[in-house]
Amino acid sequence: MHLDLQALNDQFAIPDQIAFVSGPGDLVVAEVRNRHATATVALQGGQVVSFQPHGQAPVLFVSRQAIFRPGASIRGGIPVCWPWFAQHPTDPAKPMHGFARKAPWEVLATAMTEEATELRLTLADSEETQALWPHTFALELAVTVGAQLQVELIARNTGEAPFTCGGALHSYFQVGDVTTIAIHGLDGDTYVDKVDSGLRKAQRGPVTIGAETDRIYLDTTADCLIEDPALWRQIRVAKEGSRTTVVWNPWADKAAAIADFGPEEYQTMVCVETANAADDTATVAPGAEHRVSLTIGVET
Ligand code: TA6
Repeated sequence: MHLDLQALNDQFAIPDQIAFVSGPGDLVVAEVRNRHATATVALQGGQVVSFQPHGQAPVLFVSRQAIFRPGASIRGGIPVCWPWFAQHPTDPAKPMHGFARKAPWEVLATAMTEEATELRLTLADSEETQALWPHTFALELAVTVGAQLQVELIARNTGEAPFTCGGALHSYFQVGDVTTIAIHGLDGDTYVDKVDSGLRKAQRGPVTIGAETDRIYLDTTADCLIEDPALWRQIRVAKEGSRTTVVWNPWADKAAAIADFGPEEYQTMVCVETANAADDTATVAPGAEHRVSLTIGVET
């Protein structure tokens, strides 16, 4: 076992709950198994890669063509997009969705309760991040694995001046057949339609997917419920600290153009993202923090 793995397990492993192993691409991942579920979290990007309540099909989608290497975001799971969502507001040459999802996070703590296993990861500013975003910060990700999955991102301003940040917990969900799902909770909301020149439109009824879909739903704090008849289940996505929800499916042409995405995989996934997108950004004073969190549960 790598020295750092041995050191990690010596300090943070909890027998029969959480251990650190070398995963695909030799990336260090935390493996969680408890009475309710299994989950894996890559230290690379602070990325939840899998969550599976016992007796259920996997809840999160990961592409079979996902790239597992330092500096790359993994196609699937819950990428941590921060400190901006999608393109940088003024400089399109900067990485899509910010830098946090490509950075190496560190383990801060592990804990267990009767009902759950908790993993806390941290990411601090560096020369690389400063070159992209001239602020000092301390990010913390709290992943709590129980009958439900809870993920909370805490962004602390450790500098002397306020900063404004956006982003998303960019969740990829596994579905049985994307053409038969219905996403409830956004009825009546206004959305920015990114596949129709950014036009603002009103959502009528549940969201269904029958083509490339890339929408930022505005001013919504509601739970989303992904009704998936093919897998005989519903996935509930509740959130705090976010007023925008993004729904994305690349469909066939876009999927074929994405290197780390299988050409047919769009048929069994959908992103419902807990976002701080569009004008839903947070201005954080020195010493203050912004928290955004999601809770994912399966209902049958
Ligand atoms: O959240 C939707 C989106 O912004 C889409 O426009 C698409 O770009 C997707 O994110 C994936 O982005 P990525 O940089 O991970 O390929």
